[in-house]
Amino acid sequence: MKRTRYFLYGSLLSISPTSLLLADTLESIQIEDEALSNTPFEPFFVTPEDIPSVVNNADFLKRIPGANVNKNGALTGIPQYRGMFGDRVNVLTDGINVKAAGPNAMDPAMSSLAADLTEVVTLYRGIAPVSSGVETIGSTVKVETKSLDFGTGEKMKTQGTLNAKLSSVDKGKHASAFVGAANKSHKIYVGLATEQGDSFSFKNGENFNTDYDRDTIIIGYGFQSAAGKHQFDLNYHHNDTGKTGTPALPMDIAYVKGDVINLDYTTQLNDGLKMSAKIARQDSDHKMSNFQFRTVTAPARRFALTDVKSDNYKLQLEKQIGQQSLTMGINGDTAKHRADIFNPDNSAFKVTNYDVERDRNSVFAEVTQPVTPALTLQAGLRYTNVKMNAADVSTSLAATNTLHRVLRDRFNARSRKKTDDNIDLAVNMMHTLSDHVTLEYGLAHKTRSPSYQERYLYLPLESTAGLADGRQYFGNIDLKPEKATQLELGTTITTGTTGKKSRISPHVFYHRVDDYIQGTPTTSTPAPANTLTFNNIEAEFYGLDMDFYHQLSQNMSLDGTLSHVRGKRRDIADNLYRIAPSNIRVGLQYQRTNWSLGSEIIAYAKQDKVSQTNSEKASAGYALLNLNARYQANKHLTLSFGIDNLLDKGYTSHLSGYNRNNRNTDVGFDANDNQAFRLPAEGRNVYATVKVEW
Ligand SMILES: [Cu+2]
Repeated sequence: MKRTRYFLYGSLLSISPTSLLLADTLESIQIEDEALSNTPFEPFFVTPEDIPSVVNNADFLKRIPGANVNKNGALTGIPQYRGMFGDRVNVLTDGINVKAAGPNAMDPAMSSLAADLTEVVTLYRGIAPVSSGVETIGSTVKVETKSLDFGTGEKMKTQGTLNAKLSSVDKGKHASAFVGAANKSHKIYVGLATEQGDSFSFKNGENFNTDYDRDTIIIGYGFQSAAGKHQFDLNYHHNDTGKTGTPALPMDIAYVKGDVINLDYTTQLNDGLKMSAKIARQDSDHKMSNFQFRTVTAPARRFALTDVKSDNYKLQLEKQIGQQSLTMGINGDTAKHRADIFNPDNSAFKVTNYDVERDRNSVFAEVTQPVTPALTLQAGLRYTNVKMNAADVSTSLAATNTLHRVLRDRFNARSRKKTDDNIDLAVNMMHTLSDHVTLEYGLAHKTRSPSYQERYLYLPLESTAGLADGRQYFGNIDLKPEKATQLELGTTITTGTTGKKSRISPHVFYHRVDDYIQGTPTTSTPAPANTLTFNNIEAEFYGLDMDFYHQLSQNMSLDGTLSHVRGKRRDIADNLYRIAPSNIRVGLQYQRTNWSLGSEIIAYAKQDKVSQTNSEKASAGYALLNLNARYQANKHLTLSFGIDNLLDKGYTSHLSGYNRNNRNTDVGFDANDNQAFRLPAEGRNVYATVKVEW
């Protein structure tokens, strides 16, 4: 498959296709035309190389209207879009729904790849088309690893990029290399990245432990036959994360080692008919412990070994007839998860956390066609079959502990096999009212089956895919799938003769979710106090988000995003848990041919619409000022420099959870209250990067 590369010289603040509009005024730019056109239904994208301050791919989501990240640790960023987070957001890495090996999502999909080896991060704003994936109730995020384009001649041409970065707030040291060679038939490339950092500092001290250590490798080979009739792509991606802190969770990462291998084949069957096929395999292992960065008495020391094995397939046909296109296909994946808990000082101690399987098979069809010259319709239908099962569990504590014995026996005595049949329907329309005004509206029915944690957590534990609310949960085998009705209304208004002077695109949305899955107070016995059980409840989300861009002069431009979402229960008077506060980002950018200066203000409102059920604490609002500069010395060397949080503002991000690390004394810790102290965010961070390319 051909990847579109976006070259945007000098824009540190580029956040959307709108930023590419600056292209006209610059020389050293090549942009594929389609990136500039206001193509209907195209996703919003962020190119990591334009934002060198970011370490984690998940943090790029903060640049996208309506999107954010639940941050449980240095590398642990769980995507949130319009109030829905975790498995509700379908994250695809090179088309694969990479699974977290850890049942507490210490290694969510977006944590497995260095930003330096990432080409682009995209998100479908509003209603994700059904063709974008299986289970897209909270939209689809796509992460593309770096690759190469095929060349034009016989001769192999080499290219490469070296990156180095230092950051002050965490004494971060990052280095990466990407080298490859391509001609018109073959391409081959290798990418390596290594990233280390200490616990980051904030206004009043150090946030212990937020150390991180990650190595990433990507290797790829591609072949295309004459005239591009057949194309093969093989790529391999390895993630080796070492000791890394997750202070919002009861344990920290000892390691995550993951391999994903991906084979794609595309062929042009005849004029306008394209077939693509994909198979992929993931194998990831993870170890976590509660004692490597924390003080724990010997009997309470624990570690867990977890792994996931997953196979993926996709077969898709695309027919293009004039302006009309029809896409249909089948796709799915299997996932086997195992997680066991141990005591390092007692080899007889062994508790099954999970031994489960979740398999998805899905079929879809989607049509995009002009209804009138001004109105384009995209409509898709998807059927998904989700099969889940859990093996018998065992716990060595059952011999002496009644709770363990009763819960184990109850779980093993009943059938755990579940099958869900889910229908997704999405209709999006783009209505061109004039050269400068389009309307976008959509209507969808989207579904999500319960996660394995939500169904099969038989002991009261905190392994809840990263909820980080400090609460113990029980799963619920009989959960029903979530069903959302989604409404979208947006407009894009542009000015200027080519529509490139300014742009604003507000969207409003309403999502009504039946059988939304949320913890409710446990009513079964035996159970420790304050346990929650996953249950189907009624919920709704609504809000407004937008991006904007305005070219003030030949060299000066303004851009940004605004996001507001409310998440409420409909069955009782309560708010939903961990909803991003309203926020705005405004950037001002000054660009010359070979250098640029930028500043941005990021402001978050307080969040006091919190979940009583989760005993969630409110958080205060804050505003930050960031500065950045970039200088392209010549066509090989680019330097960038920046200061994030220039004023060294002390603040907590509502989405970063509470401190659970008892050695994190600068933040504060209370053994009797898991939500006593919200985790602070980074203080002033000075960073510099050097990029060499040839
Ligand atoms: Cu873990």
